[in-house]
Amino acid sequence: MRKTGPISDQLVDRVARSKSLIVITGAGISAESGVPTFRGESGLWKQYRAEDLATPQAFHKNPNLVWDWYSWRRETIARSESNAAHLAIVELEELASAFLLITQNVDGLHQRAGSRSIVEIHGSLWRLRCPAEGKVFENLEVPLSEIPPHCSCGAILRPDVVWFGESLAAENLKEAYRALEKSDCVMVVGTSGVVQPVASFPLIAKKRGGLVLEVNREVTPLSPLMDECLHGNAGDLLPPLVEAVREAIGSRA
Ligand code: BJW
Repeated sequence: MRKTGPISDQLVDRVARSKSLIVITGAGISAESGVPTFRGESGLWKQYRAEDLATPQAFHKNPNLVWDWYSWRRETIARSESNAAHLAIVELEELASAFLLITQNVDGLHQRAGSRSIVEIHGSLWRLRCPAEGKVFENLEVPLSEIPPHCSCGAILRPDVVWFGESLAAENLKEAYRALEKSDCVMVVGTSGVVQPVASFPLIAKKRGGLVLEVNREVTPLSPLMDECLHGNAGDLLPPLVEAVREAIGSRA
């Protein structure tokens, strides 16, 4: 692992020369927008048990409790705005030859910032799904008019997110793996790197000789596997990194 330090010219050059760039994000990228993360001192899992709220069993047992929690999160996110890190990733997408953003976040803040090539690998809080019919609806209502919300077929709708023990959508996994198998640079931003299968995604590119870079406030289980780690807030680190990449590309043109 390379140590934290100022953003080196060598790092900027590798990112600028990438032919296929992937950014993987987690809850940390939205922290500076005021959206709580899951783990850590002020994380959601300090206050709530994942087993009570983010599993199919929890929803089956108490859909009202699960929906109260999701409704509160929707309200928090609706009041939030994308931050400098989300915007830097939009700029990176514009600069890159080929680009994919794989986000574990369900908050929609990347789209609000302007990201276009994006896989929401854990789903979205802004879509509801009928467990009986499989239909998926966009729903931006804040607050929800009905808790729990119902489908016209009578079933209780669920958030269209991926809970623990559930499989990730096959088409999302396919798109992610297709990009990872040809990527020469993966940037991992604001994730604790403990939730599978996403935690193992950077290793796919690394095994093929790609550059793997982590941006995080803390050291994570992924840090020792990285070529380079930038420690600090994504909102402070990403804008200068992307600006340097823009300059490096400009100077070669
Ligand atoms: C900053 C910052 C700033 C803060 N700037 N940085 C193989 C081995 C072991 C277990 C498994 C395995 N395969 C599957 C499992 C089981 C399970 C799993 O991984 N469990 C582990 C916890 C042990 N995985 C699953 O069940 C997945 N399904 C699956 O694999 O299906 C097949 C299968 C099933 C069962 C067995 C085997 C195979 C599904 C996972 C679904 C995760 N769902 C959630 C909820 C989504 C909906 C919702 O939001 O309500 O997804 S849980 C939660 O964790 C959420 C997140 O997307 C995910 C990851 O969290 P993330 O984003 O990393 O956030 P944090 O809070 O953990 O970290 C924030 C980071 O930011 C920290 O590092 C901070 O330092 C940093 N930070 N501020 C930069 N300003």
